Amino acid sequence: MTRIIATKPYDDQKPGTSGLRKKVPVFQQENYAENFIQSIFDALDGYKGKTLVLGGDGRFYNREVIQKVLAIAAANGFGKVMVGQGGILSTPAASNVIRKYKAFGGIILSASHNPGGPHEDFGIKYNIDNGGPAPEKITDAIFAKSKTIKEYKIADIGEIDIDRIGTVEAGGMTIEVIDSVKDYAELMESLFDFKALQKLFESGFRMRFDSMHAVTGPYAKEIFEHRLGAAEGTCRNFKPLPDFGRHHPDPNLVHCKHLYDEMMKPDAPDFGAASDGDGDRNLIIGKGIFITPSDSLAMLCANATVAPAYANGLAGIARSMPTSRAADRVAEKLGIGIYETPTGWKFFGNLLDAGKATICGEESAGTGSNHIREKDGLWAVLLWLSILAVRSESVQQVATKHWAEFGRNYYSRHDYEGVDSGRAHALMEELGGKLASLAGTSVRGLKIEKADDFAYHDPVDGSVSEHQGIRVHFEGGSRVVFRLSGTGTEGATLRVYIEHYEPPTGKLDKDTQKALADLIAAADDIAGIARHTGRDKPSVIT
Ligand code: G16
Repeated sequence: MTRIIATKPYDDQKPGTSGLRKKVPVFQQENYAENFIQSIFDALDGYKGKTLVLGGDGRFYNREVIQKVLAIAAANGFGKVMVGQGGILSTPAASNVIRKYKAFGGIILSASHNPGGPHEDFGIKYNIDNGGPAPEKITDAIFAKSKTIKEYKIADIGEIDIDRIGTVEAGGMTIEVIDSVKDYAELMESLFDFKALQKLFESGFRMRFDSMHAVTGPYAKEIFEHRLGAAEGTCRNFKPLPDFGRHHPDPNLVHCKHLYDEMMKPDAPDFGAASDGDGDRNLIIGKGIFITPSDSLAMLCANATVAPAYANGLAGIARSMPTSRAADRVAEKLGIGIYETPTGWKFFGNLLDAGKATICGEESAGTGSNHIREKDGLWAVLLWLSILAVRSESVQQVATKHWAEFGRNYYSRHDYEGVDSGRAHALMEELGGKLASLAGTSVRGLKIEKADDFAYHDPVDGSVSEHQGIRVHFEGGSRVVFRLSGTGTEGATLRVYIEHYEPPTGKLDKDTQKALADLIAAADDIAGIARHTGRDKPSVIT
């Protein structure tokens, strides 16, 4: 039986950079999740009788919302839902299932790298039929629906057993519980030369992969230890936990410091990597060397032809605007297109669909390719392993040679988290107001060449996205970018992205923070970070 439940709108269901992210108690308010799920369906057309893919990163409240989506999808007329066993699908795995089975779309329950637990974060996002995050016109429509919603439909289908693989009929809809890992592992096997990677591990190559008690545990175990024969113990923290063991499942140098420390020891393994809550981000650390996500993108692109999937070369590279321009130099050398998009993986979808870009990447630890329409942590690790296997070199050697050829983009991101939202917006407004007067002035001896507020003109559909971050360019190619995060759930997070280019003839082995010291000081002078935020240093430096 289907029931129609009267409800009242909430005014705060605007999807951010990647779906709706809020604290669990917010989602637990009466009809809060139900409203948003119904608003997603209300914003879509033509899904009756079609297939929806459903899964999440297993965080606290995942199972409850999986049941809600099933009941609401049945009442709204979906023909079938394919749900990951136990409600689990990593974000890249969900993207793959949507594409492989030609589903209408998918709902992914995740707050990505944000912490999980009864008082921590939860999230819901919708992906379209290409497997990628819904573009802005859909997320805007969902938000509009959420502000006027009066009722939602729900089917009385009881609690569905999502732990047993198989198919059941409920509420006039088919529910298929699928293996969360199998399709994804097969996809990886089709992209990379698994025999070459098996040989790498047979030769004694040692790796650590840290799943941070999040969704990639079962994927990593299957791929690295079972299919590639990496030694048992390669995978760490591989048991997914609803609260991620009370850690932030954010693979950066703060929250994954234990891996960094291990990789800096004299007897470190050859390769260290980690991924986040929903498996789309990656952290890459070689023995004795951390590779920034921006550099990783450039190095992956420069070497991608080692993998069978990219043997014929890349069509183009896309990066988000704040990502360093290391990849631009690779694109230039390869003679292929380089695209600069706003932050948010959703902006890559059109470029990938149109065949303009093959590999995309972001400074926020995301890299991926046209194999799916999400960033993909394990994919990045497999491509790195392929490079090391084919070149028979260490990460350090690959990086050193890369910088010697292309020069080095010293790069760092400084985050000021949990800043009062009014103060953070005041900073951005003040900065925006003085953009026109910055060009030609000097700060700390650095001459400002130009400053602007980044707007993106999508070359495929012509859509325009404005106010995507403020850029200050200095003479000589250095740059500072300011923007407010769209993924936080508490106050505002100011992100300051700092980049300095050192040509191949320059000094390529400096300490990053030291190499950027003047620019960091200039950023504060220009934007008044300390004055506005009341902070004398960032909360996270990556
Ligand atoms: C999401 C988006 C990414 C974005 C990142 C950071 O990643 O998918 O495209 O770069 O957030 O965004 P912001 O700087 O606005 O916080 P994830 O891994 O959280 O889904």
